[in-house]
Amino acid sequence: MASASTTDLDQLAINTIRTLSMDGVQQANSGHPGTPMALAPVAYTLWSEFLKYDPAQPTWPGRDRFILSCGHASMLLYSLIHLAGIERVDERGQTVGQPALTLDDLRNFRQLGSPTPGHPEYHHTTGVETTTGPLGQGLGNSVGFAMAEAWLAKRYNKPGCELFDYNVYALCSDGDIMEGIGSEAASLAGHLKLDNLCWIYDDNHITIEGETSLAFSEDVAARFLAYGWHVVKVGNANDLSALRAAYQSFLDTHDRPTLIIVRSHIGWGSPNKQDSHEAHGAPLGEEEVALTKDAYGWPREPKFYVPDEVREHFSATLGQRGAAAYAAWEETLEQYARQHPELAAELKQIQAHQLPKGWDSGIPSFPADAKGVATRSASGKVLNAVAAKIPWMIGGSADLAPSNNTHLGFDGAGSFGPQEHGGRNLHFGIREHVMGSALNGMVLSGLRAYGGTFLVFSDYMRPAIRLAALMRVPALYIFTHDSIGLGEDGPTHQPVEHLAALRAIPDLLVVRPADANEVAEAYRTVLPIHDRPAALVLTRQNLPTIDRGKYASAAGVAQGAYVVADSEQPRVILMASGSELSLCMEAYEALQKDGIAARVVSMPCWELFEAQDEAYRESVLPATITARVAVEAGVVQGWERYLGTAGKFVGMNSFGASAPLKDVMKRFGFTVENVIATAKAVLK
Ligand SMILES: Cc1ncc(C[n+]2csc(CCOP(=O)(O)OP(=O)(O)O)c2C)c(N)n1
Ligand SMILES: [Mg+2]
Repeated sequence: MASASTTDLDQLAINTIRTLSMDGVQQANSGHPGTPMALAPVAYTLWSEFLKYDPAQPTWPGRDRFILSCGHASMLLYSLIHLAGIERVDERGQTVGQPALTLDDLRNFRQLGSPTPGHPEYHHTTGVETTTGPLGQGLGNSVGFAMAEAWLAKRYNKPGCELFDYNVYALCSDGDIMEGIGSEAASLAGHLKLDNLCWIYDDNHITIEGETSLAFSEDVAARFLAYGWHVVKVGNANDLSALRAAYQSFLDTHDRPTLIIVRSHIGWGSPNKQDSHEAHGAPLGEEEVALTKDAYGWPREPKFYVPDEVREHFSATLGQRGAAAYAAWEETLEQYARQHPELAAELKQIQAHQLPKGWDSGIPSFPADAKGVATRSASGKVLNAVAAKIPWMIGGSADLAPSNNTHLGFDGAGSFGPQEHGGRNLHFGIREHVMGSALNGMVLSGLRAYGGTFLVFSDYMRPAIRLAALMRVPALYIFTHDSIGLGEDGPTHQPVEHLAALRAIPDLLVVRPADANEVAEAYRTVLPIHDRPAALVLTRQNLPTIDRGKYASAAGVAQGAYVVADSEQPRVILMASGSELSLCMEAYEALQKDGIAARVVSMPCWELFEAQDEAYRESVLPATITARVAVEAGVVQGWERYLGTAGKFVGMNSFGASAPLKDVMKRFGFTVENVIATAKAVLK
């Protein structure tokens, strides 16, 4: 069964991975056994002979990253984490003297509260670098991880002190390679010549519906060559010497990313299910598990059997290599800290998720101004002010930097390109999906990464935003052109349902500032939050800069919603986010003149408001004032909770229209007159 290059110990370890995976899936009566069985030798060779990873230091910044993009093969990763003896870390990334995964954890695969969920989840299981399962995301993440490594190396490595020199490996399946995000990721990585990036493609000719030939016939190798990748083929997933040579050729390639295409057979060794899509997503069945163990020359019982030599072998290979590399790195770091104390201090802060002292000291404040500025433009100023103080804040746009105002213009900011990996302005090209996914890889590497596009195209990156929220990582999205207020480009570009759609994502902060000073406060509020992603939602059009001498301070943004303008005993509450706040302010003044006592509430961020205590929320929106009007250039969805049954909404219930700003706003009812009339109507 073993090829000439495979020793008994190799084979023993490989079969341990296979049988643990089969047993785990069988015990759970749910999961994906076939892919781990086929890929065991591929992952084993990488981990035992190449991967730079110290199981005792799972958060060591210098480690290689291993990403299982085909997250359905999670038992493969869990088996490896167990066999490698990776130690568990706590919330702060400190080891706690316990294994990341015990055999019992493998026995509890897919059970409530176990650290072995159906698909690998970051935060949940030490050794899992990123959450995968939605195919293609791991590949997108891997590009971000690789960009981050390249950037960190450029900024922090010094002659004789090479702190960052790690590689990023992603194991992927047909689905990853078929998904559009996989293509975006490959195209970007090829362009950027990320030679620290290695994808291993499991070319097994099988997906859920059957043979890949049902839907997939392109020449993948030719495609990747065209992207500028180095491509290596391994004809047989069980041929360890071919695998070794392939990994070595990746290490020997210094000007481009590498794709290793491995021909494998799903469910390898299973007498009745090998090469069948039946081995993909269902347990083999007790009988077939037994027959397969027979075929491997493996005892049928006990289940979850791990020969002692296998753990010892992982420890003698991956473990010893990793420990030595870590020790050498620590020594380098000590020397580095003596020679470059300031840079070393930055690295400490990155690890601790801290911001530099005085990071917000350059944030401008904006004088009252009736003509005002677009919040996108205020954002550009604030972003530059904070990025100048946070050296590891890097980002860019999906080709819309001049519109999104995401460009960092200060001295030395530079551009990140194929020949220059130290620049801070990233250029994602028109690839929103991989932008979102790469941001996740970058923030998982400690960088404070941001990405911009038009709000309407947040749809193109939604799966990655969702994963950032699920992982609780601080990706920052800068979404501009946030409503029909963008005008002439028309309904294809005018977001209508997007605020509601983003607010529907748990743990995502959606912040829509109403003027330039709210933009400043939005940055001040979200940047210290390192365990949630945030979306800033900004206008194309100018908005008046509210007179904060006359009205309340914009510092209220930190509470998510606050009273901007008030009366002694308000009878009606006008609420708005973003560009619609100024309509409410004007309506408020008119109502006051008419003798109608009103209150204006700015609501830039519902999630932060919901996080305030009951007393604060009641002070902003007293239950007794039921006459309420909400104004937002989006759909009503979600506003009901603030409007109650007596309130009315001024918003969108259709797509927009292509016309100049004034006309389109009027056409959809965004006028001071309409807000006044609606306020009077709710008072009746
Ligand atoms: C974006 C996305 N779409 C659909 C799925 C559901 N799904 C899981 S695996 C899979 C395809 C399985 O084929 P392949 O990727 O070749 O994996 P293999 O079975 O060969 O391991 C699909 C469609 C998914 N996980 N992610
Ligand atoms: Mg497949």
